[in-house]
Amino acid sequence: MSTSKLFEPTKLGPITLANRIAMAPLTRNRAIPDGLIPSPLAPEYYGQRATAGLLITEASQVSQQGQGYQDTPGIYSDAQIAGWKKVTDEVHKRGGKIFIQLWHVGRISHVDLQPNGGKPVAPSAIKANTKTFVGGKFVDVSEPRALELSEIPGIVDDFRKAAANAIKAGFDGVEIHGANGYLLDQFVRDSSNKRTDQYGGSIENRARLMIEVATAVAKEIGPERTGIRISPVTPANDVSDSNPQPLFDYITDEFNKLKLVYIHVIEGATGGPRDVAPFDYASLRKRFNGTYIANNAYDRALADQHLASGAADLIAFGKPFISNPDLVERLKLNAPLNEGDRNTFYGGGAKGYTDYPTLESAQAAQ
Ligand code: 8OZ
Repeated sequence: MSTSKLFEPTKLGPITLANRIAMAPLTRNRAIPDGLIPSPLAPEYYGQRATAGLLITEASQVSQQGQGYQDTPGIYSDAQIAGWKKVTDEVHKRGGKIFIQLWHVGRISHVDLQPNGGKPVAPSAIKANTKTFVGGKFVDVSEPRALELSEIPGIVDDFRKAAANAIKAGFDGVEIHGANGYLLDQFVRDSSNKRTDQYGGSIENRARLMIEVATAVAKEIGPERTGIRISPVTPANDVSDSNPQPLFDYITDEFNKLKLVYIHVIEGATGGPRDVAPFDYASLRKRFNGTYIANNAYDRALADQHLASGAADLIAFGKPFISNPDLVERLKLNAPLNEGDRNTFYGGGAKGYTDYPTLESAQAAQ
C-alpha cells in the first residue's frame, strides 16, 4: 500500500476532498447543439470519475459571446442549469465534489458562433494565429474587435451571473478560466492587450479585468467557493508576455486579498513541455495563502515529489482522466493506464466518452 500524500483526504475551503487528485477541465464538445445543454451522457461521464477528490468541469461559456468552439456547454440559461444539476446530483451521489469552469473565449472564436454573426471580442483588434473547431472542422479564428470600455461591466456581470447559476445547479464552487489565451488571459498579457485606457498598459491595468471578475464572483458566491486557473507562460492560443513573473506575482497578491480558495496553475506549455520558459512557480506558491493546484504532465512520481516537498497541495490530471475513469485507483496501484483515442476527444457520443474500461470492468471481461 502507498503512503503517498496523493491519497490523503484534505480540505478545500469548507469542503473535504477524498484525496489530493483533481480532474482538470477537459473540453469534450458533446453539448446538445440546441441550447448548448450538457450532454445526457455527462452525468455518467463525470459520475464515473467521482473518485477524484475534486472534479473540475469542461470550460463552460458564461454567455453566447463567450463561446468559441462548437457544442461546448453554457451556464447562462435555465435549461443549461437544469442539465448541470443532473451532473452535480450524480457526482454527489457517488461521493464526489465538483466545480464548474467559467469561460469567455474572447478572440478565440468565429463569427458563426457569435450573436448576430458579429466579430468576437478582444482587448484589442488583433487576430490570434490559431484555429478553432466550428461546423465540424478546424478553421482560422475570426478577426476580433476591441471591447468598448462601456461593455466591460457587462462581461464582469456575465461571470457573476454564471457563478450564481452554478450554485443553483448544485456545484460546490467555480473555477474562473483565467488561462490558455482566452479573454481574461488576453487582457493580462501584453502581446494581445494594446489598450490605452485603464485596462491596458501597466500590470495593474492589464490585470484589472481578471481581478474585477474574481471580485464579482467571490462576492456573489463566496471566496471559499471561488478558484481560478492561470497559465503564466503558456503559448497556447497565441499569447505571450514580455515579463510574466512580476505580472503573475502581482495577480497572485490580488487573489490573496480576495481570499480565493485556490489557484490552479498550468506549469509550462498547456499540454506540452513543463520547461517551455523560465518561471518561478514557487514564488506564486509562497505568496498565495489558499490551496495551490498544480497541473501539466504530472505522473505519480512527480505528483508524489511535489506534494512531499510542499510545492503543491493538489495535483490536477487532464488527459489521463479522459481514458481512465478509475485514474485514482490506477495511480494508487501504479497500474498501467488506458491510452486515449484522440479521434474522440472533441465531439461525438458515448464512444471515447463513457466507455473506457476500469481495471475492474476490464478484469470481469476476461
Ligand atoms: C482544448 C480544446 C478546446 C478548448 C483550454 C478550454 O485549453 C480549453 C480547450 C482545450 O483551456
